[in-house]
Amino acid sequence: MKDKIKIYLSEVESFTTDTIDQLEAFRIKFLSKKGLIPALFADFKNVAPVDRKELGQHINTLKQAVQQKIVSIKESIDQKTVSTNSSIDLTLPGESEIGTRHPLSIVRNEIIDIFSRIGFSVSEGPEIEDDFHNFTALNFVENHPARDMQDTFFIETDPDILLRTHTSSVQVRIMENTQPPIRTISPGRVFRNEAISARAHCIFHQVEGLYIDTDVSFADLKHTLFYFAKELFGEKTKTRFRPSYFPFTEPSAEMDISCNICGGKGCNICKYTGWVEILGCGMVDPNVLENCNIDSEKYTGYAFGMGIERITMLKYQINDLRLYFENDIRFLRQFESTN
Ligand code: 2NM
Repeated sequence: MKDKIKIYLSEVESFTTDTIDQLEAFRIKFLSKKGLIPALFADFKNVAPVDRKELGQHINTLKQAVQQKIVSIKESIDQKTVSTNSSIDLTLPGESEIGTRHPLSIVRNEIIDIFSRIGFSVSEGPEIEDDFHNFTALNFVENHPARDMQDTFFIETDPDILLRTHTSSVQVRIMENTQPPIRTISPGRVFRNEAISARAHCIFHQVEGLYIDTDVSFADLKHTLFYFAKELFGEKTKTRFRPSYFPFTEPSAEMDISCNICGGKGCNICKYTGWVEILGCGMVDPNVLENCNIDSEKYTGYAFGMGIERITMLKYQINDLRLYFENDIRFLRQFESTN
């Protein structure tokens, strides 16, 4: 047994490795339950009492040698790992998993581009608004249904503070602080208390536009929106206006484009009419101008508003609004863009 221990000891002393796996094999060989050292202790029962003290010391020496070896090799392996890490070349290009822009962002950017080219600036404002900027200044009467709890999200119980239901509130702020000419669009997130479905969501995105100057006419509005529709949906796109109603414009209209799916022949997207609605518009009501300290005798203006979700659905033939919010990578990957 003494010889055995001697052989083991020299094996331990000469052992060396630079891998964690081999070190673990070494540990198992000596120290695990079925390893060599527990086996020596088991044999210890058969040793004559006179030899026990000496042999016991030898086994303990061997055990300590194994343990020290493990600690020192582990330290040197750890050090090597650290020094390899610190020599990483940080100037090398990273592994690139490039994301794609969200379809709503692509279309929003395209709309901004189209209006920027004809002199519109971009303006932004708060998502949490007060009643004045969201409703009162925009000529909503006291009991207008949009002011109802059922349509608008109010903050806590204060009926004066709410989540904006359109980005016209941004334009009220612009009108309050700027004298005409004003030529601006306001893209942004808006909130309405609606049940979520394939066609509706309580959070969505709008771009609203506003142009105020002397002698702005409905003809200016039509011309601008013709240009916009052709830029966004292609040169062949036809447009038509239908009379409509909004509290903040008079007269008001909705604009349709010839269905970009079937080219106007009729399909299930346009419900076989050949036309799809893309926005609402009108001449800014003189009451709105006055509410925002703009002289309605001197100035006139037009305004329009569109939902980005709806326009993106038409442009990319997306049939369910919920796809925008689910972030399914298979959906998002289809929209590669540099915009
Ligand atoms: C629409 C339709 C018609 C609109 C009005 C204004 C403002 F602030 F000037 F009064 N901004 N946007 C407007 C007009 C919005 O969305 C369907």
